[in-house]
Amino acid sequence: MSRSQPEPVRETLNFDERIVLEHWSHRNTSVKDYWASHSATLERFEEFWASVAKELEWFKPFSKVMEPGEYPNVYKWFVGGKLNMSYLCLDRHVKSWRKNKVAIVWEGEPVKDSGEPLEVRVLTYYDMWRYVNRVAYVMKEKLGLKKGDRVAFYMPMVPELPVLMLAAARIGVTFTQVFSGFSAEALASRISDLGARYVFTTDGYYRRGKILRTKEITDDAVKTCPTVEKIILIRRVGQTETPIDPAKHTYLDDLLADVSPTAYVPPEEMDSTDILYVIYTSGTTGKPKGIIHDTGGYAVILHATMKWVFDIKDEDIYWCTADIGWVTGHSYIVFGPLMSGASIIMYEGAPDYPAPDRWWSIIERYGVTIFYTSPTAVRAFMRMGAGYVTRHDLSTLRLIHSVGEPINPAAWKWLFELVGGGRCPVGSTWWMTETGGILISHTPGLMLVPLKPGTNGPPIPGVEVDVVDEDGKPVPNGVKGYLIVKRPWPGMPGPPTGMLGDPERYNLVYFSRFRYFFTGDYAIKDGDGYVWVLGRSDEVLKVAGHRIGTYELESALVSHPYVAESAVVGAPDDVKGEVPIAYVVLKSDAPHTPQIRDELRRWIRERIGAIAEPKSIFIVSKLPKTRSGKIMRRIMRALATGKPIGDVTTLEDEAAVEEVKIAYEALLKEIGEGGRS
Ligand code: 6R9
Repeated sequence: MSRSQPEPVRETLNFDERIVLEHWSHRNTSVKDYWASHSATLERFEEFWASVAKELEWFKPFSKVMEPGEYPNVYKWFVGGKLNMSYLCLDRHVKSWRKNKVAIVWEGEPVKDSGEPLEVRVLTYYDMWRYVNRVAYVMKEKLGLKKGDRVAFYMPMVPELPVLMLAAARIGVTFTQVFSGFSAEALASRISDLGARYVFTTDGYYRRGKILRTKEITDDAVKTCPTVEKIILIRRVGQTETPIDPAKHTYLDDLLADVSPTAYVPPEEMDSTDILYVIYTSGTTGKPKGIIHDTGGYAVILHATMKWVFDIKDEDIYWCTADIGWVTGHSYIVFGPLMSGASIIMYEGAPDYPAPDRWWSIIERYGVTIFYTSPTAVRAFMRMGAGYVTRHDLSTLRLIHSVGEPINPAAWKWLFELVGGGRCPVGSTWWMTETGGILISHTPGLMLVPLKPGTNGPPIPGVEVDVVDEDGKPVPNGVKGYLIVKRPWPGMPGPPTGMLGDPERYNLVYFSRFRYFFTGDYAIKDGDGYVWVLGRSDEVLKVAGHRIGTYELESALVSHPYVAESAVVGAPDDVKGEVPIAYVVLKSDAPHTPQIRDELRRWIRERIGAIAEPKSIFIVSKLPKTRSGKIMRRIMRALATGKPIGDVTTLEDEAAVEEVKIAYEALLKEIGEGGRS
């Protein structure tokens, strides 16, 4: 934990600026009243969560709200209850008037010169239910998948991705969805860790007018994955770069060809504590962690937050701009909104393709009412100018949230004023891959306390958080500390082990520092009890909202034959929040050519993916370390950002000061000679 001051939010935070939306008067609540009702939910904690859970349809009711699982700090939620996520997202609606309601409006990326969409697919709840049943039939009867089996999806943003997720959920097959921008190596490590029997991917997809080759990357990945029996291909671009090998590949289309249009596969009665999916996320070691999400607790946190945070109504057109490869897309594109019976928008491509107004044209085209996006996207659009936004009619919008990283007040105000026309509550929902759903946010669907530009707001009902110092003692208001979650919550990492196959690491990462769940974030609490998350306190970066571990990058770099040592730190970036900066010590026999940096960039893209590419790579002769060999990242961060290295006497190991100074001089000399890339 050697990072000092996280800096994604570099504007001054104003804890006292309060914005009250008059027309939200049916929900407007004073801070005092919010906390009074919040305390009541904690006082009758189990009763409260039971009442929320009972709003869902259970095949069999739960007998106990929560109990400890077999491993420390893993809890079983809604014990004894049976349910099925695919049933909750589809069958329940199909039995109601929502049967013919639009579930998904999907827009493909390619557009004609006129700017009109080439491809729009509209799927009603009934269409989705039919499609999911047929795919579940294929999975079960043709691929021989049964409850507890594991599959991996390496899918871009096409409607087949939610279909696959729901089909797996229907028959109790555990899936992992790997972000389609990850490399073959990153995909392979996830497939192997899960032990997937099949990988589902597309023949390719469109991004900024190009075709990206998911099939070929998957072919590469499975070379090192002996558990994979076959690659199932979903047609998207209608061509592959390399040939189809019938022993290795099958098109989903072909498997579906003789399946009855009315095929029905009964939803498996899943225990509340059964695994729904595993999602890999970055931590402070080189190896991504497979976080387990259960069925019942996860369904409950999504149900609750769709109502409280998004105020979801049947009339809404809901758009979350995330990629389903990240947890935000799992929870708030697929499972949460479909459980709510909402009509959702899904967009395949890049936000600025073919022009920077693509997103705003989508909002206008479909009359989006609820918009969930990221601070990085907002900051990127801010740079492009207001004209792209104002040329579209966004008056249908009624509620906006952001997620993924701290939102700086200027970006908040841009969303609030320019996009939301000053009408819409705008929030910054705090949560993590591990939390499954939103834990800290304004709740305009329940009670709305005054908004403040840049805050996350108070924790949602039934969730207790605090900001503490090194010793775990609450810090005074206005003082920076560590964000912890003080009680278990539905949606937390699920049984049996929290982290797949690694209960020790689960406990080490989240529960060894404090008695409570440690989020890894720095935060401040203001006088109203609102939380202001400042950024990560550990070696995890949020690059454009994407979570990347510096150790993942370092291990990728040192695996290059020329690299002896490397250290990666985050540096603030005006658009992406933060970006990785790499310091590299080359082996003595490595060629010291200017091309080496390009080579290392290519290497990172191939090992992890383009999102992890360092902004700058410094070639240095040694890294500043303490005598005990610990890399002094704070100093490296200062160097990377051209800031003074600060008071070195405050470093943990004062004996290292001289050494650091020497290393610093050496670095400056090197940088002076080698230059930045
Ligand atoms: C959902 C998601 C989790 C980390 C988290 C924190 C940062 C997420 C935030 C936020 C400030 C917000 N984070 N939302 N920071 N304000 N509204 O992003 O999950 O990828 O696991 O990242 O993201 O640092 O610890 P994940």
